[in-house]
Amino acid sequence: MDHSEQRIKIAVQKTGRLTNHSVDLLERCGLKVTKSKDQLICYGENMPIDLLLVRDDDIPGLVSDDVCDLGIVGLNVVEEKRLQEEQKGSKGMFKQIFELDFGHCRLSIAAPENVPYDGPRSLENTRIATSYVGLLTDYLKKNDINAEPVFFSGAVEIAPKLGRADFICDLVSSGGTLRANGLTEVAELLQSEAVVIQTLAPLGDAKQALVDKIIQRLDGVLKVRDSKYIMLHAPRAALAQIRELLPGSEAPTVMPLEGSDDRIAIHAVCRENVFWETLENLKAAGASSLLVLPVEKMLA
Ligand code: PRT
Ligand code: ZN
Repeated sequence: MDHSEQRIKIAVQKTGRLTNHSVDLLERCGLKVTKSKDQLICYGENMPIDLLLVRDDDIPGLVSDDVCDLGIVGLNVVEEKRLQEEQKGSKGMFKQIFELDFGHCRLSIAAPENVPYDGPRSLENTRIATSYVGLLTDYLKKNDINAEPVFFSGAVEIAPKLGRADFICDLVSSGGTLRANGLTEVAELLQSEAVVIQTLAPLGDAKQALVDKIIQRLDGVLKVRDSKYIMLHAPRAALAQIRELLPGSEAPTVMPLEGSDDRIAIHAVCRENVFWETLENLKAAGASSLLVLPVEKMLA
């Protein structure tokens, strides 16, 4: 029996904006890896999971072709691949299963500052430079606009200056690149973040159980990121008011305080950050001995 068949392969971006976040997240899920000499694979030491380090654009294809079982990639790349396949009349063989809350950006149309824009109709009979022809074509079709996508593989923002396009359609995060090139965002096509995709090929029970375990751990890692454990003492009469003040908490643990009939200890996990203002409000409600601790791991 070939044991490599029993290992999960996850496609991860080799070098780029998603690389560190992706590897860091998997390490937080308990995976320890060693890089191969050619730096193309990270072998899992303590779990039967290997990471294939590739260009982000290749990730949906590798998962679709069942070379990898899972992939971590931007939704923008996933949706572009899906639409390209759809526009060719075929179907991507992968499904999106989990959002990872990093790599946030949006795909937007931007106009040079001197070009008037008055809604999607202003795009009629124009040329729009983009690397996202699939997503742009879909947007134009849905808005019943006749415009020409002009494919640029990079540096899309200089296309209007070169006289190659009237508008551009590209990813934006801070907006700094658009500003630096005298462009203004006029329409948003897609909100994106990194997601996990899974092959549609059947995994078998053992592999599927491992995938489920990884997803559960990823969920735990994401949940604890902003979670805090809060401990405080308070008058028993203030319990209802204090529960109201605890941000994003479920049922707290309430314990009697030794030697005191009317004061209690309250412990709670808060699913949001606990700010100084909250502590000050809790203190004003009668709380004392307030402690806020980070949460290391959580399994719901
Ligand atoms: O080599 P490879 O093909 O793997 O890498 P790549 O160059 O295609 O991708 P990379 O590393 O730049 O981005 C990987 C993923 O990060 C993208 O597919 C998105 O899902 C996500 N992401 C998040 C971004 C941005 N933010 C982003 N700002 N990808 C690109 N940009 C670029 C954008 O194209 C523009 O040139 O950054 C510029 C705009 O940024 P602001 O901050 O000036 O608005
Ligand atoms: Zn890429």
